[in-house]
Amino acid sequence: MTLNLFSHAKLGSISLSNRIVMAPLTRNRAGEGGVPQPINVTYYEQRATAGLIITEATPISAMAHGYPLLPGIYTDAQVAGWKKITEAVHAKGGKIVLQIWHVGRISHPSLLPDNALPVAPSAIKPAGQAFTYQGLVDYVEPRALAADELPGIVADYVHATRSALDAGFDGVEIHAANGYLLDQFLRDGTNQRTDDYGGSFENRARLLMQVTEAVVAVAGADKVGVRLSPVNPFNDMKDSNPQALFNYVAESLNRFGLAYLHVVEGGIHGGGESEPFDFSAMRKLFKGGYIANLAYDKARGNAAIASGHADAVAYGVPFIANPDLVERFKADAPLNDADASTFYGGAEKGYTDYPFLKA
Ligand code: 8OZ
Repeated sequence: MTLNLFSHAKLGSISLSNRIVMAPLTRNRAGEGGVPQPINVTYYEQRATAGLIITEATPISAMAHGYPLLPGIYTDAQVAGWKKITEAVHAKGGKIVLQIWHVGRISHPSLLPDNALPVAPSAIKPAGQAFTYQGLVDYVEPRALAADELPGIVADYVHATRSALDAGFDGVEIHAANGYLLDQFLRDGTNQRTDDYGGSFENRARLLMQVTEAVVAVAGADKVGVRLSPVNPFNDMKDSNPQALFNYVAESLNRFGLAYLHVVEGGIHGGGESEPFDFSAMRKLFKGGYIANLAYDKARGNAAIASGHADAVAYGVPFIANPDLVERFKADAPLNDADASTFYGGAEKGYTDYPFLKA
């Protein structure tokens, strides 16, 4: 039998009733103190028929924040807020993993404790502007992390993972994509370190491997995924040899026996043209589940699964506008259009008010 988007799947220990995954989506609608609110419960609960929900990127510490109104996963109140979300999704038969995140240099002192400078592998200021409570303001030059600070960051990932398990998540996804801290270490446009964390592929991948090892030790490898975006230029990212680097990263992750690798197969968020990259070659090097993401529709999703390229396909914008995307795909029903003006921030409008198919 040919597999398709509606086939059951297992990613590590996580059983999916279909292969239509809700991609991680930043929506900037958490409450005071980064605590998930009832409106966030409604939003995720509405989308619980996805085979798997990957939550919006979630800061692992106060220093990991880079945008307004993000939900965190490091205080008791945040854990209690997330617990209501996992319970609601599970009650509807869904599965949900938490995407754990440190933004690195993509932040601003006004978003950080005591107006701290954002931290990064190297003191290289990103082009562009930070999205702050005061509006868009130029990025600042970040502070290069000292090597002896990195165990503290790994410890923050561990604490976040424990908190996620306490909150009832089915697993965690390590956000190593889209120009945030772990990606900043991977790519040489942002990592110019001369210590054990810069230079060779092994050195640039060291922090990701240390974080993954520590997270796996807490959660079990069968509950851990990693997201990469080898050629996404968003957040002023580049690398001199992405194919060789990310082939190395995919192979190196094999040692953990992860639940899945999740790959953004191109450029997102209008960061510019992405360079050519052979995702199929990289995928073949990884010996585990693979979630493909980026501008897939139903036909291309089915084809990616039937060919064996992907085990599941993550849909972002379609899930914003179609809480019942699975049912719509099943019925070949038309999709609601997404309103980009309500993606980031606001309340119900463009969040929990997209219509379901009529029964
Ligand atoms: C868009 C706006 C803010 C954050 C990512 C977490 O690209 C994000 C993000 C996207 O991974």
